[in-house]
Amino acid sequence: GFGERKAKAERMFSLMDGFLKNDPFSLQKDILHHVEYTMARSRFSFDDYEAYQALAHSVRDRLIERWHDTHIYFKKTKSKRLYFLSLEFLMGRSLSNSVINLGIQDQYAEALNQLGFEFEVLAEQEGDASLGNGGLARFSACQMDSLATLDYPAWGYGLRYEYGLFRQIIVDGFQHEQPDYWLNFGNPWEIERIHVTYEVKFNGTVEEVDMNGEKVKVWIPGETVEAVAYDNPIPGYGTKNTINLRLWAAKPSNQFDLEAYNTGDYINSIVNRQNTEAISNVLYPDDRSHQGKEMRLKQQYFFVSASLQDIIRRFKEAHNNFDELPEQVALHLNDTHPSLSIAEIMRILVDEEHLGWSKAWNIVNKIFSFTTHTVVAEGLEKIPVDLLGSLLPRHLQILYEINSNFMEELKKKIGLDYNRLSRMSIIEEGAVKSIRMANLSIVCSHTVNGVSKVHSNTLKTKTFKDFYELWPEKFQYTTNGVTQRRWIVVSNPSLCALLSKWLGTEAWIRNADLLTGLRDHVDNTSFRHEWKMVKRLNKMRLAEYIETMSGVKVSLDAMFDVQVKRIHEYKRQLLNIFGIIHRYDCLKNMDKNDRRKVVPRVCIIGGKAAPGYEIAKKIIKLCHAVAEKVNNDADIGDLLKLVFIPDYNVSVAELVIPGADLSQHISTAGHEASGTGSMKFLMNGCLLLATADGSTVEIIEELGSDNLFLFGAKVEEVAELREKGGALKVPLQFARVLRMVRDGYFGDKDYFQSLCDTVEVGNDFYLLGSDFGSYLEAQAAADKAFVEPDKWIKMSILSAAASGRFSSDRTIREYAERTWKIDPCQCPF
Ligand code: NBX
Repeated sequence: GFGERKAKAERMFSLMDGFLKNDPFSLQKDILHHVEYTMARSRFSFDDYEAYQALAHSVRDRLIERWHDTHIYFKKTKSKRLYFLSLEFLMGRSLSNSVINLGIQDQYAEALNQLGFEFEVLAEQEGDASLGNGGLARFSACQMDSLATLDYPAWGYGLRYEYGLFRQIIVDGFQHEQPDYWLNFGNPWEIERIHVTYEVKFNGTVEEVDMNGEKVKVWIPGETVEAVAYDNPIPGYGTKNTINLRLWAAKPSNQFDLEAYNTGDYINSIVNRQNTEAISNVLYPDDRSHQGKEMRLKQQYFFVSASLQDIIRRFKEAHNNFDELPEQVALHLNDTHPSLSIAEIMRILVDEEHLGWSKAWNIVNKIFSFTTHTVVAEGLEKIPVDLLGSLLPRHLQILYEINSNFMEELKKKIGLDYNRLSRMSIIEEGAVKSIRMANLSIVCSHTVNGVSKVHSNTLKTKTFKDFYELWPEKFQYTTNGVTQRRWIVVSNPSLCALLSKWLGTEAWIRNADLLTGLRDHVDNTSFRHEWKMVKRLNKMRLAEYIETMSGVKVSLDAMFDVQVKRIHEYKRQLLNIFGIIHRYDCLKNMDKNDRRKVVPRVCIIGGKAAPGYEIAKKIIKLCHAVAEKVNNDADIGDLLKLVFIPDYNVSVAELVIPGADLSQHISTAGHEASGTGSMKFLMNGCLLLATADGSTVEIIEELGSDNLFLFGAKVEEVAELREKGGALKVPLQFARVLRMVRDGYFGDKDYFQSLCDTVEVGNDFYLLGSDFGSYLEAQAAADKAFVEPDKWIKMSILSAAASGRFSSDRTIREYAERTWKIDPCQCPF
């Protein structure tokens, strides 16, 4: 009985000696325990890597305790849960973040010192978890941190790719991709749940069978794969709450193909079984929408099916019907990638739970919310009907039915406007008949979110205009944010200490709005001096890294000017490089006296190009070609350096961002949905040089346009400028720079021609030429400000002071209150 079980549990707990202790002595004991018994190394000989592993295991134990209690508490309180569904999470490293969020970094530092190790050195041993491409995936990771910190009862679901995003190596200036087999050395942060498994089915046929006189559709699948759960605890800061990120891995199913074994084809059936594991093998490295790849669709469905089985099982443990599903469960679609969830949950409710279509639909359209991270319609995901029909025949029928119901409803509202009906249809007719995943997500979600104010306006007036006119109330925007725990506390410890000192509290770590308090101290000279020293220290760290990575020595007196993000034409790294060429050209043509007045610059560019994106790869090569010439020009010396930082990822960002004086966010207006990098730089007191695009528009509202360097066409002006085509005015300097590249001034003349074509007058879709003049002016304004250190430092302080609104805590609170309707649920200590 219950009493007996409770007594047993209490005895076990007392045997366990209560919770783990966090004093430095206990920590040392635990670390050594893991050296000896987990790593199976002798206490007398273990290297830094083994020490890191043992350390990580001791942290993991502490995470597990809190994680257990959190989930028991969520269950007990029966709170409504949020399930955050995303195919991508860029978690980076976990050690420092975990120790900081657990609040035991000082104890660990001391424990390690006594063992003869340094925490920072061991932390460097950890590799990144790079299970995502770029902004979308890092934003997912920031949101998980905020969900945990703000005590929301949330789960993340994702895929456990065995190969994360490729590693970028540069050979002779060209990008090469290398596999990121990140699990090679073991992953102490995950907990393998060998008994949390679900079967995921593919292919086969749909048959109609008679059930109690009613005709019902039954899917007879052809292939079965097993999904195994791997749990990753996500600790909140300043709370016991530790939530779960559950990632699925594919394993061969236990259902044996009896026939194959019996016919003696033993070896081949084993080989075939292994093929099924391929589903969770590799992350697609393209951060533009993917079209018509079978494996990608398999990944999406595998992820969706396993997650929903898990979610429904958990719901059914506490409920005996589905009426309460909308009050108990919020499902969030992070972009369209998980949107097959809609068809899958309809299938479960209709085919397996026999709820009947309309009852099921009434539940389903109350539980989904959707965030889109895309601006342009061409970027939206589509799945060819043929592909979907052969992989998931029953789901295709369900999608057709959802669409035909929607079309009927729509006709009643708007009449027979066939153009509009066909634009809004979930099915796209045409050469390749496809499913429009965005239309599906909008039709079936109660809320559609944009990621910034301008993005949301574009969605309403262009991308999803038809839908906005039909359902204006569905459309919201929730501006992105980033977590100050990772982007200040972990990555910039000296700034962290300075902030707490001058704000007189550490409370800003949970409440970033308090950063506005920095404004009170801008006129204090000793504060400004300390601020300057912190920046200098971070520049030193970055300079050392640059020297080891590229052999280039840079001056700490130079302005560190950084652009790090995925390489894209719309992000205009090419505009930056053209600006650098122009600067170089000017320096070459100056006499010695004038040169002395020039502000020295270190231009830093980093980012990965999708493997099939030729133009992006040429931009990387051009960057190296220009760097080669500039950095080796004795006339130029420290006045200008250009470095490309290879393999940009989360931990490289942690090093680069605190060391930047200036950072560039220079997309053609209307193309960056939000941008989150700018927010990380802002928090770290880095000045922005930017176009009025995405979240920058809101940053200006907080910061005032005097405290950043703004340039370029506005969102409303872009269409008109494009229409001018060949008649567009382009400054002479732009033509000159373009000519230099075309003429082979930086070598590889032939190779760069097609790159130059993309910005030639009349063909310059991203308007580099027409924005070049104002770009140079903004750069000149930055130079001018930099030589007035007091002014610059004030702007730097005001930048950090304005960053509170861009904490993902604010983002998550808005989502929780307006979209998900979930309440905090704090597990008592
Ligand atoms: O999402 C990015 C946007 O470009 C940024 O403006 C925005 O700040 C960020 C977070 O909202 N989008 C993005 O990173 N997309 C992808 O990585 C992506 C990955 C796979 C795919 C399509 C897009 N199939």
